[in-house]
Amino acid sequence: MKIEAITLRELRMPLKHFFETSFGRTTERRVLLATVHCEGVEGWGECVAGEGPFYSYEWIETAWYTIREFLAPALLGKTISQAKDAAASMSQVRGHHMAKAALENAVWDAEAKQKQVPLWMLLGGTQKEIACGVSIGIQDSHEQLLEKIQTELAAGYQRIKVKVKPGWDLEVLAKIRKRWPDIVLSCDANSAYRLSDFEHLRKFDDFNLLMIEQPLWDDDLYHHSKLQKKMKTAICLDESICHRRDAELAIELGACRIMNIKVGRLGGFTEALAVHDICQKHDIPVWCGGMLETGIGRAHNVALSTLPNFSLPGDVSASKRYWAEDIVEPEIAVTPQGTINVSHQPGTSYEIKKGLIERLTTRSEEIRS
Ligand code: OSB
Ligand code: MG
Repeated sequence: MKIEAITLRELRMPLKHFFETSFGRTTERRVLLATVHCEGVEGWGECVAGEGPFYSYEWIETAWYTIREFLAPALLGKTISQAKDAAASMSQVRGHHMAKAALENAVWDAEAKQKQVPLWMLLGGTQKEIACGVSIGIQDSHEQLLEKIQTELAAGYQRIKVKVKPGWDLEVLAKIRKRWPDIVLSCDANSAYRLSDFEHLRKFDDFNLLMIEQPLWDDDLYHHSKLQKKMKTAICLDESICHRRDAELAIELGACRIMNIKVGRLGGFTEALAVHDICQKHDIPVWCGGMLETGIGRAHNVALSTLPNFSLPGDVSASKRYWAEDIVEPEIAVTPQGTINVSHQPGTSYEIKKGLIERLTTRSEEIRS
């Protein structure tokens, strides 16, 4: 596959409902899409970088410029036999994983289409049905949160994750547990606590949580390992795991018992597969995280979630939870049992709605060598 051109597009898409984490509230997504043009085949990838450098240092503008100035030139004009070679071609650039993942995953998408195989099979997936959970942000009131949980449980989701931060944590969890003593429940702090909050954090052990996700600093496996040794609840790392060496070190240190795999954070499917395999070897269950993706990134998350060690429900939920109209057809839909069934169609099996994308595009750029 020769990579002849790359198109970047920015789309503005309002969220149906704001999404709030310990680092801030998002009401509208600025979505960066990358299309690779390879001898008549088009592959699409979504860059999951946010509107600002809060979840990670990357944001849409750093991703756009890094792709334009460095990553696209590393790929353009190259003939690539397998998508994972795209990762090697871009490895000279340090970091900028979300920018890299947008391109690498677009090449995987193109390879699946060119070979006429489902993307999930190309990735090595084995599960034909994946388990889905939801991530529910911080709300304006406890009542609003309980209502949202009620809606998602009624829709069949297998696991509820709520965002927590100091001031929106123990009381909230106590109310949820009082109403639903037995649901599979977890929480995500997005680095809102410090090891010195230990006396507070140990109280999370009272709520029979499946896990507490990323309680401490993003760059600090050491303190997570100290915390995990003192807590009954499993720690799951998200922000802290940026490549396979982080995964190895986290396991070695006992910094977590579960890992969240996000293909954008890890820099593409190649690295995500490597982290998956390391965790599998060490009996660390993984699940697929989400970044408020449109259907393009969401479809890639579905494909990734079919790998065998994705044994816990992921943050892979229906398009309609986020978007009035998604940019793929059909939209990503979840069964009443809280699952998504993958198809045997080539590629992702979700068609790109080009007309809608055109209408939502606020800027675009075609890059050629
Ligand atoms: O930490 O998992 C996270 C969204 C944006 C940034 C970080 C996170 C999230 C989510 C949303 O939890 C998951 C989803 O896309 O449904
Ligand atoms: Mg998280």
